[in-house]
Amino acid sequence: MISLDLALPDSRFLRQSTTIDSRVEIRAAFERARTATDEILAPVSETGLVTQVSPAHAPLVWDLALVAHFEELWLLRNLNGSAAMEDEHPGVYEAFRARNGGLPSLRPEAVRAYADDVRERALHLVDHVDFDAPNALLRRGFVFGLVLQHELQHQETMLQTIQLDTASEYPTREEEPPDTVPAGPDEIFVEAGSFILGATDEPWAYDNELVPHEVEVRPFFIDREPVTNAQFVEFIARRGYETPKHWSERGWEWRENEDVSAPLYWELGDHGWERMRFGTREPVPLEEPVQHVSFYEAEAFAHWAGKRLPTEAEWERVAAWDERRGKSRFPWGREFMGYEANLGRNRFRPAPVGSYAGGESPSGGVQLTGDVWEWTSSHFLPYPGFLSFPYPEYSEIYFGEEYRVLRGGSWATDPLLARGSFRSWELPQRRHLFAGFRCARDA
Ligand code: AVJ
Repeated sequence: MISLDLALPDSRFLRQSTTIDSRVEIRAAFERARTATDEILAPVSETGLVTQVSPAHAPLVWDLALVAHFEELWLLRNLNGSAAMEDEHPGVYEAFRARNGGLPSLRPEAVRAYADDVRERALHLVDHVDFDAPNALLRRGFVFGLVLQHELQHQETMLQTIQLDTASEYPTREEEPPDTVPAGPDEIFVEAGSFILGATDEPWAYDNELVPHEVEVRPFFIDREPVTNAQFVEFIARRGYETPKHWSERGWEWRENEDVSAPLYWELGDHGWERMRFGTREPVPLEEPVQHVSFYEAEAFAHWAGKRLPTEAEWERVAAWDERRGKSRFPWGREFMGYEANLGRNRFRPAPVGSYAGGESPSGGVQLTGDVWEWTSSHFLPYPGFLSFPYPEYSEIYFGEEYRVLRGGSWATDPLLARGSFRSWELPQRRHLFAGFRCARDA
């Protein structure tokens, strides 16, 4: 047998289009998504599916119920005008939103049957709907993209929930280490200038990515790579968690109340820091981007390092703007072939910093897409000209000073969601995300 010493792109991603506008492609994307959902849930026991591991996280069976409900609501009811289906979960979504005092229990078997039933009808619609009908939901297949992206986002939520259950072992996929980028400077310099913030040619962009608009950024430095576990261990050793001056007022209050002294899932073992990852204890790999830190911890680290967090505009400028070509979806260009970034559960953890030569941005940024979501200093606010579409509960109700924006996607994020204009958001104290950060500073 001949062994080829080549890092071949993961076949799951080959010819996987990241914009999809034909029936065949929509169908394929729906099928790929459901296969992934099933794959994620397959190793979980029936009891595991219905157990609530943490108060802020619904049992896994709820993710599936919500995915199916959302699909029924947008494709079958709102698009096709069908009546609500007769199932045993009327009001599932409403109960989830209200969530006062626990959630009603759902039977996995019944939820699976409901999800399958909805999917069958949805695929029928994909084959027969008139895409040219005068309906804003159908423009460039938008509503199918909406439903698909919802399921893909819940896949990451499910993995967060599975990771939260540290007492249960969950099988992970381990790949050979990816290729590496030649060494470079710690920081990259970005000149003053204007660029286009927001989605420009993304048929399935969410309302919060619109309207694309020109913004001016001052010159700044940004870390070439995400902050590593090694650097974070140093922050801990230098008493970063005990030094109030590095923390914002609210951050310090949170640190005190919660008595936080290391990233979530970390414990000090006999031979140094260890972490729980999908139910297995292992030494903290020093060269990996740190994950499971809150916005407050990221902010404190940056202050300790004499830096700050980047704004989301700075992040997008580095990750999705090319002085010569203009807007680009990914740091390396428009398509993801499987070898440019750590996305889509290719590995079940971040890759060591300095990985993925093919993923470098024109300005020299590394691992901007994938590995870990990156906290930014920006509040989740609407762009100028924002119009809620197609419903205010996706973005609009979260706008304000409460939430911070995260960018770039993680190892668990589907490539379809990892476009450079995609905005995620979370409360500053939350640590269950596969999130880390990189620092920036004024030039
Ligand atoms: C974009 C990740 C913040 O999970 O709250 C899923 C996505 N919205 N179902 C969230 C979402 C409704 C959303 N985030």
